[in-house]
Amino acid sequence: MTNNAYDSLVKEFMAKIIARNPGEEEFHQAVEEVVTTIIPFVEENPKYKAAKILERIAEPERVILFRIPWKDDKGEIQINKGYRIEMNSAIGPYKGGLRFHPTVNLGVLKFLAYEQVFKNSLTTLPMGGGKGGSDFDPKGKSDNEVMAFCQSFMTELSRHIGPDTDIPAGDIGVGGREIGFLFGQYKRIRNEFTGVLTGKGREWGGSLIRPQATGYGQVYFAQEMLKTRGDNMKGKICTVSGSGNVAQYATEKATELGGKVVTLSDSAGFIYDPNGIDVEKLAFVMDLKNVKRGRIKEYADKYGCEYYEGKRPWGIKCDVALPSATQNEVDEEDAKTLIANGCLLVSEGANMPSSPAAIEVYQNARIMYGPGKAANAGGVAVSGLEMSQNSLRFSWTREEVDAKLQQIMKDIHATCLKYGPKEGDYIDYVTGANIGGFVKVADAMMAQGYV
Ligand code: NDP
Ligand code: 2IT
Repeated sequence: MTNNAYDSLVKEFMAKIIARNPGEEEFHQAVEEVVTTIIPFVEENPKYKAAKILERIAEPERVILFRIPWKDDKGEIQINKGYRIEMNSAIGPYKGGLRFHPTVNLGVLKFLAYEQVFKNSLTTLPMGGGKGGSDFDPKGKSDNEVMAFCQSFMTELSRHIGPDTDIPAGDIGVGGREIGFLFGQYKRIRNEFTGVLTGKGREWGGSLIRPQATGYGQVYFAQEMLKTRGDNMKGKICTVSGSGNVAQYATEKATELGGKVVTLSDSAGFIYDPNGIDVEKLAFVMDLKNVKRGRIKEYADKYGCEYYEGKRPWGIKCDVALPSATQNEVDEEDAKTLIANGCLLVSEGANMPSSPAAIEVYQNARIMYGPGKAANAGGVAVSGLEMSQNSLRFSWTREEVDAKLQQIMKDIHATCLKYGPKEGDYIDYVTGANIGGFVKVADAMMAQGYV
């Protein structure tokens, strides 16, 4: 089949997706990226075509929408929207995070749930895909308000989830504090202490290294990519976006491996510290973001470096870019700037941070590009290890979990190499991750009949 013939199959497929899921742009974007790379594979393996796996995989098994009423500190009743997308359970119970952010809507959560299916399959662990959350904005809310909201959210969600059914975790706006409030309410309603959520505190069923896992894994994946060209992280100038969970631990690991991280951001702007964000400065960021819940601008005030209001960090010259904030945060122009400045590698901690046009720019320039569903899979992988430890009623040491995480990131990289087309020393990790994630889920769906 010619490339043109594949293009028209993709167009036909996408026209149906758009008609069935109107207005869900992020979901369309995520599906298009996957089907563009998988349709040629499916044409070569017609059993998947006959079983309509690509069509079925893009339709959630179940979508739960609910009302979340709660009372703020002034005694006023607030109402938010709650969601859980149970996307695919072919290879294990639904697994994926909860996002609390005002931009959350059905299309955003469906894109995240869809990506999660492929990502979870890549981890080598038995986890299906799901995602959920709310348009609740934790910013500026008191701990008491966050607790009231989480309790109301879980009061409804608790009837749909369980340690063998659906196991949520954190994402944007949901960290250790929120997981604690959610877990407490689940336990109270169901009267059972189980591993129904991951990202729990260490003393109550959490896994060591889970907070670090996404950012560490993202950098381990970068290291694996560099290794294919006989290179490593030493001396690499890194730009990181975001300053939340993923960004913090990407910064920590990149620094530990000899890189120099020079930027961090939040939704208001970014800081540029040409001297590098060392261990002490990172401790300041962690306290600022996780305890004081302040703005990244305060870093520039404290350390006397530049702060760029309303800007993203991609204009700063770097060797390695680590997008770790949100979807579509690197557009075509940003990607061109990165390339013009000599960037040689992008490893995505965020989900779908690069726009389709940006990805094309990376690939045309032949730089190493690790897409989120491969590069950020370390987070959910260690969530899977947390589930295993909960089932065993046992905890592994930090070293044991970190060794397993490193091995999983190596295995994901190897899967990308297995399925990713290569031209000389150029590896297409997008195709590799998509096909690598697809095969296991597709085979499981075939074996289980059209359910
Ligand atoms: P956090 O809530 O801890 O941090 C999010 C960071 O991104 C904050 O600095 C936030 O700034 C910034 N941000 C969020 N939305 C926007 C926006 N619209 N524009 C600019 N900046 C924004 O979340 P995480 O670190 O957990 O998640 C970051 C990314 O990583 C997300 O894409 C998430 O889906 C992905 N991810 C997370 C995993 C995890 O284990 N936590 C696992 C795999 C992927 P501000 O505070 O101003 O909003
Ligand atoms: O996008 C993701 O992989 C996550 N937010 C983590 C999901 C999880 O279940 O740990």
